[in-house]
Order: sequence, then C-alpha cells, then structure tokens
Amino acid sequence: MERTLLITGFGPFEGVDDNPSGQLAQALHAPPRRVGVELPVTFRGAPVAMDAALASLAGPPLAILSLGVHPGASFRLEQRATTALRPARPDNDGVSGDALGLVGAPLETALDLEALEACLRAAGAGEPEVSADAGGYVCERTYRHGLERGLELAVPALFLHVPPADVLPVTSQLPIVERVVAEVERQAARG
Ligand code: PCA
Repeated sequence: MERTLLITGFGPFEGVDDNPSGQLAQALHAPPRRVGVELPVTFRGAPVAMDAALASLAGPPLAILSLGVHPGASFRLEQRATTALRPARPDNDGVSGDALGLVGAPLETALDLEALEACLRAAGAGEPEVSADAGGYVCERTYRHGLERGLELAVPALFLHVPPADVLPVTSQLPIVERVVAEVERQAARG
C-alpha cells in the first residue's frame, strides 16, 4: 500500500492574517498520496491536531513535513527542535511556551538537508537557509512533536519555514514547496 505524506501548515496568528503555510498544506492535499492539514497556532492544540491527522491515515505516514511562516524572505530548513520555548510570547490561546514545562533533549531530522537545500535552490527559491533554531514558538513545539512521532513510527520529519505571503505570494511558493515535497518523498521512500 502506498504510504501518505502528512503535510501540516498553520492558520492565522499574531499579526499574520494570511498564513501561507496553511494555504500551502491545503493546496498540496491530494489523498491518498498526500494529506495536508492546517493546525491551530496553539502550543497544546497543534500536537493534538497533528495526532488526529496521523490517526486518520490508514497506517504510518511516509514522512511528516511541517510548514510555518517566518518573518524572513528566505525558505528556511529547520535542522532541529528543542523543548526550550521562548517565554512571554503567547499563542492564540494566550498560553506561553515556557508554561508547558517541557523537558527532553533536542531532536534532529534524519533527512539530508544539503540535498533539500540544493533542491530549493534549483526550484528558484533564491538563497535558502539551514537553521538550528526553529524559533522557540509554536513551530518549534510542533516540529519537536513531529520528530517525536517520527521516532515512534520510524519515519522522518522535517520543518520548513516559508516567507510571508506579501514577500512571495502563495502561488509562487507552491511550485518551490512541491519540489521539497518530492525530495522528502524520494528520501523517505529510500529509507
Ligand atoms: N509560524 C509561527 C507559528 C505559526 C507559523 O506559521 C512560528 O514560526 O512558530
């Protein structure tokens, strides 16, 4: 049976009314090959919504690819996620990450980020970044959850930060992210 790539994005938060990551996840939704879902921008709700999406699949996913927007103009591949969340940056429920009291070592993606970076460049993404700091907000929490689930299910997980929609419209981001999706699928299928 063909395995499904789970793609998550986010809805609005803080000053971002138009979050390209949720729109990209929806645009990439093509079951059974790819399932795209929009997660709420809340520390507690995002992992629950990811688990609900995982539970809706017929079996373990091929991989978990999470998308989020960041303020920068680049496409930024996140290498790792920690449990150290930034204080005093409340989510859409008014909860700050440090209130969660999370513990645990950082987790890293098992995917080949150099190949993904080359893929972004070839897709016309300009100068992509590889980052070791996922931002300490809901994206970092979500990535750590994806990496944890990935370990449990023996599948890879990755987080990609995309530029704001007013820097690059979603229609222009989509073909670039499609290339990343195809490369994640290629690497995950290789195992
Ligand atoms: N970006 C935020 C949370 C949701 C999103 O799209 C972040 O970088 O944590």
